[in-house]
Amino acid sequence: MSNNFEIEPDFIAEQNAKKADELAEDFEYLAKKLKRRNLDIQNFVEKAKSLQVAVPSWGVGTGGTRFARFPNVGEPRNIYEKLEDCAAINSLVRSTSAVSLHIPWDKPESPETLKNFASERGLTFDAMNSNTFQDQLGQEHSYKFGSLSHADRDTRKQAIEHNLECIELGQKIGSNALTVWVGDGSNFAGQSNFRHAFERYLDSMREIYAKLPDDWRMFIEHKMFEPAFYSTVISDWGTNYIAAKELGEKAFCLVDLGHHAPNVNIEQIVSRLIQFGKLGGFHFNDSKYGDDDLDTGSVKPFQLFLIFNELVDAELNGLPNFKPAYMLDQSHNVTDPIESLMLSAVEVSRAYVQALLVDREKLFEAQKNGDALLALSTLKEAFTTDVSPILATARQESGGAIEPLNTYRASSYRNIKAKERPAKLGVSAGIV
Ligand code: AFD
Ligand code: MN
Ligand code: MN
Repeated sequence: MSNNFEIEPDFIAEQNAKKADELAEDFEYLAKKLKRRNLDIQNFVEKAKSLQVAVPSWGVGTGGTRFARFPNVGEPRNIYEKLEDCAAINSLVRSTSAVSLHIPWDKPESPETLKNFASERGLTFDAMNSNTFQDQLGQEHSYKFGSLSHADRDTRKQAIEHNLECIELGQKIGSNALTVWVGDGSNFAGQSNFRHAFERYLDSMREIYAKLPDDWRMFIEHKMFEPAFYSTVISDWGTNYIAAKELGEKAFCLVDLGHHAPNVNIEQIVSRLIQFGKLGGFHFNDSKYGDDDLDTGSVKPFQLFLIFNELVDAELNGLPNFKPAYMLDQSHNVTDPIESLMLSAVEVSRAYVQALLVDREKLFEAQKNGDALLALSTLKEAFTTDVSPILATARQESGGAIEPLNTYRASSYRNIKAKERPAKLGVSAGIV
């Protein structure tokens, strides 16, 4: 396994050398522009270097819809190959050093071997994701009618135990958070008693929470619909907030951008959760219609910027309990997942740096004076600034690629992996 192909630092440096002069020119121009506002560009480079966004293990496999999945060549066939791909992503963008596992999809035979394999490649483990939305082979009770909120006590118990197993495994590999997303809900009016289902969910979550280690956090993910199409137990941020509040101070709400109705003001939801100390983190992606898990920043980059505008506002105000965990959660149906994840990580950094550029004093004055257009144009001034030279310099100074996409393609990584990893039938899909 150790002889497998990796993108070497020398190769990245060689590719960077071809673009270094051009980058220096663009950087100098932007530095001058920022200087006019008394801003030191290097501060923004340092900020860009400090931002990390975790990659989901399931994101490196090709996703699909209920109609079909069109797998790529050289797809990772197990968790070790998934980690190789995550390492390739991080070697080029340098902002994705943590990987979020999904259990049982990624359950290792030896947690220790897995931990070592990751750390040899500069990777650590982010939040553990439990899976009680699918039946596993040989499982005693079915999740067809729910898991943590199921009407049957034994089924709930099985789902609770699975979450506890995720915590135990996570402790062995250095994770410190559990993300719980359940598909529980109903497809017909009358099928489920809303109040009883939520009560049962809360009782189950209390049992899991009771076993959460002191230095762990629990992230609860809400989702408007799917797989249940009539009602969902944890359907929205309000329900999520109630659950997190009921459970205690280690429980937080996780905002997956795709899990809201189209046009919902997600940045305001983010602000509310920040205000009451319950924002746990994000699953970044983008969407056009529903939870379609498109690439981050590919449809609504301004929304992503506005979300980061709230996050930067909180960061600058030093609000309590504010340390959100960032992760990508998207489905790559028609692209090379490595390329999508790299560019999405860059989009997260871009929105962060753009939000840092907002002239907050000017914005505050405009808000005070009821000057709506000046407020908007203050935001737009930051949003329309091309911060690419800052991002590229941050990557370059961290040993990554000035141009991640071109460098990745020039490395022939995918074709080499196609030879190393002959296709295996029945490999689990990405997000479906
Ligand atoms: C779901 C949720 C959740 C889950 C993932 C995998 O976003 O994060 O772990 O997709 O199927 O829609
Ligand atoms: Mn998600
Ligand atoms: Mn989703």
